[in-house]
Amino acid sequence: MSFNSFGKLLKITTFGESHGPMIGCVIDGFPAGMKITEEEIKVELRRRATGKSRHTSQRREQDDVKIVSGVFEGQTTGMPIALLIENTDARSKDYSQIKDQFRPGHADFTYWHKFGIRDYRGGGRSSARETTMRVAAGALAKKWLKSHFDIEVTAWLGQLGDLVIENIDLIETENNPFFCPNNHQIEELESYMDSLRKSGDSVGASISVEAINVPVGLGEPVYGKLDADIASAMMSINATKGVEIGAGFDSVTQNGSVHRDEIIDGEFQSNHAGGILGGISSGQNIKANVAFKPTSSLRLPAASVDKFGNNITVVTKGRHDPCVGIRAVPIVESMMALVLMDHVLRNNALCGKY
Ligand code: EPS
Repeated sequence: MSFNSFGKLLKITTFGESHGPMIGCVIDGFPAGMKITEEEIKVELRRRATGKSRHTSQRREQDDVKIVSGVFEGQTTGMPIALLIENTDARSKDYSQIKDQFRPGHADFTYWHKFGIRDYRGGGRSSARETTMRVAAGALAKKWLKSHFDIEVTAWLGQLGDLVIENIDLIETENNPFFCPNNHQIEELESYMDSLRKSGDSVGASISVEAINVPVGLGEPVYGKLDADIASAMMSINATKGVEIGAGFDSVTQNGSVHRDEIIDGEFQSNHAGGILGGISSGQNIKANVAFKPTSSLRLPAASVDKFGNNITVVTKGRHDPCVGIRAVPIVESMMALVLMDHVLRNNALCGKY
């Protein structure tokens, strides 16, 4: 039983816990001949890192990634690529109080009941720390997709709590700590997050993602559909509660005459399908939204039980994200890139098409 890997021809395996000595991943099936440096991976890791603004966790990890195999003279060799990152700023004493307790809304409860043992330090394996390696692997996939097919994957904050981001201008996404593509809404986000932090509460978010220049033909009906694999990859990210492809849940109230994307002179007139028809990419942009729940680690007291079955009141200490969705932007991009790259390799294997 091995469920710490994903992908078929491009297989990513991650390992490590939030407060263990290190985290890492193995990327198997990555084609030979692509130039890559540790610095290029670090550029992506810095986008996801904690401690960049007052609106995210204040844990300060260097994320000093080391390539320990699969790259020779600066190029991928076709061998497994192994990446390692040391954990350098874990404060396990913050967690001693909840060692026998379950935070409501947290994986604490289910890990304990399933395995009978849980690394309670920083959430162990269930921590968002694990997503670091997804982003590290995603950095390689993004570069490969761009250099071979000009495919680019971009994600952004679509909504934070009630605040819907409007008039999307993707140029702005990297210019603020929220990955918000509208600079006129930053002030509102700042004050919302400041008062949320003061109140000790957390909030959810929706992250939008788009992949451009995706060729027609990615996706294997019927159990390897592209949309199914994207949804599965996104749902595996910590705190994800929903994934929409294209019009998503709006499809429920749309009429077929509206939802269908008419084609005139070979051009789609709309993209309610999100770039996927019958589980296969249509050549339109791939579009998805991913919903993140509010983080459950709060300093506000909550009713719960401990592992002995006693009723308790839980208070969580530590350096938690009041909105984990903000840092999810590069993670969503990475998961999309990894799924697309796997599917490009699969399309080549099944149909001989690159
Ligand atoms: C996390 C809690 C915090 C975050 C961590 C995810 O860790 P700690 O309690 O040890 O300070 O900082 O995120 C990361 C370290 C990271 O790199 O993303 C959690 O409970 O998931």
